[in-house]
Amino acid sequence: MKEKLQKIKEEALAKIQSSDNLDKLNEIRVAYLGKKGELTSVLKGMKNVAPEERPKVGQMVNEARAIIETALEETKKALAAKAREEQLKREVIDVTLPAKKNNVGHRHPNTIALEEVERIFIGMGYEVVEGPEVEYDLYNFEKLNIPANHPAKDEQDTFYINNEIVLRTQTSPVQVRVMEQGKLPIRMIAPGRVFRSDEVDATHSPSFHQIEGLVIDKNITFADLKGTLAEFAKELFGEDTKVKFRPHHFPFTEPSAEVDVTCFKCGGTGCRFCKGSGWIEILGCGMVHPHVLEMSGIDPKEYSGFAFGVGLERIALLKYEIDDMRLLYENDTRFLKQF
Ligand code: 2U9
Repeated sequence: MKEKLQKIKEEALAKIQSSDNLDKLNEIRVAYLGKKGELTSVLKGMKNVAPEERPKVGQMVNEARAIIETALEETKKALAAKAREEQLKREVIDVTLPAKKNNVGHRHPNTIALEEVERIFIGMGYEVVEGPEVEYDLYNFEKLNIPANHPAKDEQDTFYINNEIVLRTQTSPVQVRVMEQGKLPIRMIAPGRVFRSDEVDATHSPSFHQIEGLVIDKNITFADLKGTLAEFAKELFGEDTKVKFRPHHFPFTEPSAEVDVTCFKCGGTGCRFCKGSGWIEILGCGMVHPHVLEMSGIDPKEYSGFAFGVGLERIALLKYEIDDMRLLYENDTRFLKQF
């Protein structure tokens, strides 16, 4: 019996010593100390041992068990330490390596121009209102006095979703929606993306941005419109900027005008930038057509108003002297990081 125990012990210790992972170690524990393990079977065979020998054999079994357990425990610790050391070696951090460059983004030139325009109008007490890009034909055209046979409704200019729904060609429907809410006076700008079925070139894109403005109150006159836009031009292009109103036609305003500003490069004397004229066209405007007011439930005898519209890309191109609109959409960081 003594020899048998000695053999079991030596065998177990040899296996423990040669095991190189925790799973194997556990298998050894089960094989020797488990319920059906070798040591346990020795205890079970005790009935064949002479009664006076039993305490001694029992003690020997216990000693063997203690030795195997200690060996298991120590090997387990050693294996864990080895694994940890290997992990640390694998995950070593070289603090002398140069740090990865953190590329911080910044605002797109369109966004810079938009926020500048918003700042100017918020400063004059305007609200910024947004609306849907997919619009009813009714709001995009009819309620703005653009009748069914108007050339702007041509499929060549407008993206139609179906007979009644379009991609808005202007942000004016946002103002119509505000007028219909019936809360007066109104002093708002409506910036946003608009869509026209245009070929891409240096000055056109099927998707661009507008900022439109609307003021409706009692006794609003063309003088208010002129003063507002003169102030806007000065804030945007510089204190010396002058404005010029040229008569024009829009279906939703009457009278209507296009507005030029003195060239901020030459101050109005004429240069390459303004093609020698001294003036640069920046926006369209007019007094809101009485029919447009009426269609949205505002009495034109009591209220009047003015409206204007500017192309955001046009402002960005002018302000940053960019000569091709496509650069604004290509997302080439070599271009974008200049602003
Ligand atoms: C309502 C009534 C009138 C908005 C206006 C313009 C003149 C205009 C163009 C500028 C360059 C469009 O982006 S662009 O091609 N817009 O010239 N827009 S008046 O008039 C309105 C709007 C809403 C209810």
